[in-house]
Amino acid sequence: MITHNLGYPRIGINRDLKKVVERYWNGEIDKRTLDESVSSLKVMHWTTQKNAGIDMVPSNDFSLYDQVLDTAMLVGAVPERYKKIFQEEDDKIYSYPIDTYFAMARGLQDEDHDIAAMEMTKWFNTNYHYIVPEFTPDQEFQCLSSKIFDEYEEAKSVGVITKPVLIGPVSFLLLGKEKDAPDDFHRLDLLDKLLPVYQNILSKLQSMGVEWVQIEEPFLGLDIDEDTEIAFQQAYQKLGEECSELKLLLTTYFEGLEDNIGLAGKLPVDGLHVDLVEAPDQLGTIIDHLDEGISLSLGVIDGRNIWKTNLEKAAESIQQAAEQLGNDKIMIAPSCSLLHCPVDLERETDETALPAEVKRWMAFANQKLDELTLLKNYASDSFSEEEQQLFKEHQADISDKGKSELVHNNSVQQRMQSLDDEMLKRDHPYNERKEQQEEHLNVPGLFPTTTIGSFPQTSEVRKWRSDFRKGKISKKEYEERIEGAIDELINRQEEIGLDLLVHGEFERNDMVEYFGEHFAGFAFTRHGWVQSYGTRGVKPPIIYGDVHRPEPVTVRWSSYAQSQTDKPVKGMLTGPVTILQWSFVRDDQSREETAKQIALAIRDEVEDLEEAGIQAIQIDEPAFREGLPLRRKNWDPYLKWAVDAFRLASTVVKDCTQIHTHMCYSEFNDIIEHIARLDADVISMETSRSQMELLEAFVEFDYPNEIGPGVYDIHSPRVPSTSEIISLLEKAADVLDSSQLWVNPDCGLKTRGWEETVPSLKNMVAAAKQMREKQAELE
Ligand code: THG
Ligand code: ZN
Repeated sequence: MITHNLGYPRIGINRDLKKVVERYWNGEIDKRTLDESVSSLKVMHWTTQKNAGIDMVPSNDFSLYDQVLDTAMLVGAVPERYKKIFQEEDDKIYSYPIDTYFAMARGLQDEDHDIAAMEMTKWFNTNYHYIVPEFTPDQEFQCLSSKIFDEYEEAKSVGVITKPVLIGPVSFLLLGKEKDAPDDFHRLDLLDKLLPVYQNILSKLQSMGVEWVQIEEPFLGLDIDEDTEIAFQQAYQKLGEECSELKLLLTTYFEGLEDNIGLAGKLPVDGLHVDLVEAPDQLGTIIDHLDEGISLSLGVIDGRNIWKTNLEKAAESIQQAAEQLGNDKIMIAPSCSLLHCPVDLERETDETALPAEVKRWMAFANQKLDELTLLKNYASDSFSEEEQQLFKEHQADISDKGKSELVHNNSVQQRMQSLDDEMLKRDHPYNERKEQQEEHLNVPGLFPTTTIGSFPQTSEVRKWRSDFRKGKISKKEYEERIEGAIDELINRQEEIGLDLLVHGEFERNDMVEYFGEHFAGFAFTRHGWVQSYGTRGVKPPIIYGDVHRPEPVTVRWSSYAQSQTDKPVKGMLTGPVTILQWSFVRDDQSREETAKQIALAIRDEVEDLEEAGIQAIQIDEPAFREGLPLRRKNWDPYLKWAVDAFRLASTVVKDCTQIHTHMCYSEFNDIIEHIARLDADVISMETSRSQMELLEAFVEFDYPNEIGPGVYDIHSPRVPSTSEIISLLEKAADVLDSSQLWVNPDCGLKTRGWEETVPSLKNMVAAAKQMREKQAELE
């Protein structure tokens, strides 16, 4: 039996990758320095894993930005618009032209270029985002990157023999999208052209003496159609033929294989990795379907959550597989890449953030590697006395968690028992609420203007927060500064002429981390960064126990803001599904249960905001859609409880209090009826980049409540003109009832500067005014 790892976090223990890449972007260091810095980071990752006793350490799991973008570069899927940069970039210090690569990831705007970035989207149901490959019908492929070969040699030169990691050809094509293509073109049509490049890559790896390659096909865990099945068969037939010496480890994760097991079990590969954390019940079926001689890699350690593994339970699966397949055909590993985990729990020493008792239940990437080694030794009876002791303590920690008073809270339990359907309903339907709200809020009946909530977070504001946390300034001093920022923002919004104001969220870091810090049942970390995309990361809070809200969180700031103006100020909260989705969750109860506990905590906050005189409350749910299970058959139960959780959080208010919600980067077509069931009075969303195309779902559905389609893109510093905002609003007014429409930007403004924010909002307000005038002329 051998242990292996699917992928190690790339960011570095001190967010080293972010620092060095951003310095390169800022022109502070050159390519050579970047290359040297990332080399030492990679070496550290390889040696850490080797020293933890991992038999097969991965290489090519590292990336300067994203592993899908790496694959696009590897096979030469560089879209036409980057070809000029590509040709200009001659020096080959890195394994591929990195300026072209970064331009693909981030776009390139300077005196000589104005090139858009490639799209970014969610990596399956994680909070990681990848760059979406673009495929044209006349697409050609050729190997443009030597990274996979270079990293193998690099690791070898420091004494670590690795297993190169590669996204498989079928999943690679499926991860992308068609570009400039007729309707009858499908990206899988490119498979025949792509396979020779993969064959060349594999035969080169073979000639270098590589033993195993981890070839990832996560789409085998999804619902796939017949064409995709055929593509898998063709692809692996070809790849299997090419390299008889090289062993392919076909790798799946995030879901069970289910009805794809017949397909996956018969592909001509040498090993199959399966996720036994997400789908533990598949083990028996998989063993039955596996062709003789194929190794089975058991993903028994949760690669995307932070709890210690129940090693006894994991050992049972290992034993079951070993008995039927033979010990030498078994590998053990984390369920998926450890990319989705923070690096090292040992870094967390602040017990006010992470209580020692909770920390004892947890394992980050480094700890998971130790678990793997311990598990292997346990299963193979080569167990030292010291290890026996470790194992015992480890299992004791797990059973302590089950019994801990920190986890269970009786009043939360009682409240959960007493939930009933009445708690999920407003007093009256939307059409009866509408008029009351208009009167109560006193905003224009047509095209009222607002923002999504956050305003520019300057480094000054960030410094106040960190100074306060470090005790450099007192609570009083800190609160006065935040109040000062709110005063200034209220004045600015009045000057701009916005109708429904916000307090600006200067007191918050990340929206989810912020609520995690204030709710009971949550712990958080100081260094537990997880990559979200490129150099950006988040520190997901940890839900370890029953959730409740010990005291009001946002009421103080919202009511302060309201006291400074006669215009209505909108309260700002994050929804239960989003808090759940962007946190590390409990593994001892269902997501539904946890979401509803969070919903009750938010419900308390909503009630208190209303009580304090706040007349509109926004509950953001940007992660509502991404919570959808990967397989369609599981969608309905999710959508039922996710909608219920939102309603539980929001419906406690009187009819005259207006509930808003906000969702970014969502496709609404296939979930629109559930969006409607949220029964928010107003929903705002990102629509400007798609030129209002995202509205189609609302139009077709005859969506009854109010809608704020984003009228300008906040992801760029560009100031939109009044006339272009008007043309977007006219588009929206053409298909929806004008009295349904709100006017707002696409998303929060926290990543923007004030220089562009003020003129953009002024133009937006001017556009709304002109729309009102036009409407008045019509009547
Ligand atoms: N919060 C959380 N998850 C998210 C988002 C979020 N997932 C989806 C989406 N938004 C991801 N987008 C971003 C955008 C910016 C940043 C992170 C994720 C970001 N991070 C800072 C960085 O890495 O430098 C750190 C910010 C901080 O200090 O907290 O800018 O909004 N949970
Ligand atoms: Zn948004």
